[in-house]
Amino acid sequence: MLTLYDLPVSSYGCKIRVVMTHKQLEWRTVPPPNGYGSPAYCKIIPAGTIPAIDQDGFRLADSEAIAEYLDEIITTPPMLPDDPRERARIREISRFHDTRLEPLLRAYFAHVAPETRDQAFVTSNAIILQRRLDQLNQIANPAPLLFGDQLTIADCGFVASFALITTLQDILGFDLTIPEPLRAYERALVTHPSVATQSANYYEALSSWAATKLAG
Ligand SMILES: N[C@@H](CCC(=O)N[C@@H](CS)C(=O)NCC(=O)O)C(=O)O
Repeated sequence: MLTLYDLPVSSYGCKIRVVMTHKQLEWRTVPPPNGYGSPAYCKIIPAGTIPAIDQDGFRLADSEAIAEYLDEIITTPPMLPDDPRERARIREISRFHDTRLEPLLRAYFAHVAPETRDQAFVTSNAIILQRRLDQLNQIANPAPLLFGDQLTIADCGFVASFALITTLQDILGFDLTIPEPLRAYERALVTHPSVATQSANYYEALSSWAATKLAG
């Protein structure tokens, strides 16, 4: 059976859980021994990051590499189309998500606990986040998912990111206007049969994580 090194609160882990659910894969979840980045975990996965998989001794880190690998070995339902330009567009959005948008959300983690919160950072980071969402709104044309009605690799990272935006905005109260086409996309995404349960579970994991931070 496929092993997934993961924690419920991992946003990139959530991306892979959605891919695996869509591919109807069975897997067992193993938390990284002594936490991610630990010497014990780095012995198994040298990069020290979650998610990572182990398939009969084949170990692989990085959510995009994992998503594309799973799509290549389990070909139905396909999560990347045949057309090279469409595939490239999907990868463009996926990388925009991973390198331009998600790091801004992650940057808020250190500011959830009131004692380590820097209000000036909270406000200035939201301005950049707004710019990224506006850029995404220019790049993407959801109908209703990013690439029509088939779930693709590009959609999977946004499941956790929409939950992070909602949860962090509730706690930190920053100004952010999600453009309406992206709002409609979020609604279509979280109700997709391969996404709904994973999205709900991720909201729950985030809420418990945030409650611990807020309690101090
Ligand atoms: N590019 C990696 C990033 C994964 C990542 O940063 N995961 C976080 C947890 S959600 C992590 O393992 N951080 C540990 C570290 O950076 O050492 C991916 O897509 O899998």
